[in-house]
Amino acid sequence: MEKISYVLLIILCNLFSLITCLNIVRPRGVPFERASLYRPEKDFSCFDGSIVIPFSFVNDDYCDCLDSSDEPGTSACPNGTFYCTNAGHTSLVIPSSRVNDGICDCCDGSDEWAFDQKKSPCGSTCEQLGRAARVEAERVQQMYVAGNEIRAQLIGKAKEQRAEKQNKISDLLQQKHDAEVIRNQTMKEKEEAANIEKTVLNTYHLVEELTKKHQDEAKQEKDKIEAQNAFNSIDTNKNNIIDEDEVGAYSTFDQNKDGTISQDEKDAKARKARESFEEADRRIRDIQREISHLQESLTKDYGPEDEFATLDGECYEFADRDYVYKLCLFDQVTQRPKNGGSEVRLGAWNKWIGEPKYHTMLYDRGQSCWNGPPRSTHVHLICGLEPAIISASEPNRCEYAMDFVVPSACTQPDEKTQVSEHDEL
Ligand code: MAN
Repeated sequence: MEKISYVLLIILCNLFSLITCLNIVRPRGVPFERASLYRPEKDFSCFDGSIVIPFSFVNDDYCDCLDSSDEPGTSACPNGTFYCTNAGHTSLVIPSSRVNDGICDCCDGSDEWAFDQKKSPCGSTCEQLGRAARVEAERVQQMYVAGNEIRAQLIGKAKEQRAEKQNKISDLLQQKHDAEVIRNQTMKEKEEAANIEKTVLNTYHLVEELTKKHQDEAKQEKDKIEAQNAFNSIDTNKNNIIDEDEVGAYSTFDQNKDGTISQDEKDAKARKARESFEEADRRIRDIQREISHLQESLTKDYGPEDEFATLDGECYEFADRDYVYKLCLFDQVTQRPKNGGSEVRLGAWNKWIGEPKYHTMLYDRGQSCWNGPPRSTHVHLICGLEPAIISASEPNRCEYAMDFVVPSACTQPDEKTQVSEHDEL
């Protein structure tokens, strides 16, 4: 008997198209891939194997199977699912509790089957929606193609920039070496000048002291002689005055040639040497900072093909009702209250997170929240032709999320945006 009915079915299948045929045997709410599990000519076995029931119990609005498999087209089972074909658009699986609840969930209206056609709250909108979805999918597809071209250009630019950075580092290393030579040279001069300065000052003070002593009519002869002797030893030309020459080698300190040696003049040479040294030292530090910055940027992970490299340091803003958010890529994220409060750091660049890789950036170690964690931000990258932040939010307190569109993210269309052949049945 079973065999005969199967043969009959095959004959029928030959008469109509295969799909039409499958539609006949597919009970309401059953997806195509499960149709073969519902055979009207056989008893029905619940999917979990718990019980076997006559096929007439399927979709009889009474839940027999614990796994809800006998009621795919009614709301009788608590955890069942209903499949809408939505021919012309995307098929959909909804909880079976939504079947015949007066609300249209399926664009083909199949979830509200109990309603009289005229009274049904649903029209059949699948064709229209499907057309719109296909137009949108086409637009997205074209955007990916255009975005991908820009992405390729960015990769080329990044390659050039990397080479430039490497050259710059070599150049700076040479400059650093030259500056080190100058620093070492000036360091010697500085030390020498400091020694001379010290000696001059000592001598000068001694001379001052002795001159004073000499001019002073000392009451004690002993002091007088001592002073005279000391004075004489310096007053080599015996003119009774200690002049510049007698200050000797140190007369060079009278740079303005006014015949007197001012405190400034005494310091001048040492100061000049010190300044030259400090300038060379400062220059070395500046060069080193630049080298470190370049080296750091060469080690940053800018994507598998360096496609995000040209974004480094570029900043974009997005304003919502209360704040202006600012994203400086590979650097930091900030938040500025519109009412004038101070800027808050929402995180510094850390790394790529999540799967697939290179879709989400993590900026963390931001300013700590009162009684809470340090602020952090996830930046989701989406394909788009013009770089821009399209949304910013705070899903959890002090945890922020941003959507950033950028051509570097245009690798291949998101599967969700592609219309599959199956959906178009
Ligand atoms: C500021 C902002 C908010 C954050 C609170 C936490 O007002 O940074 O985003 O939620 O601080 O106190």
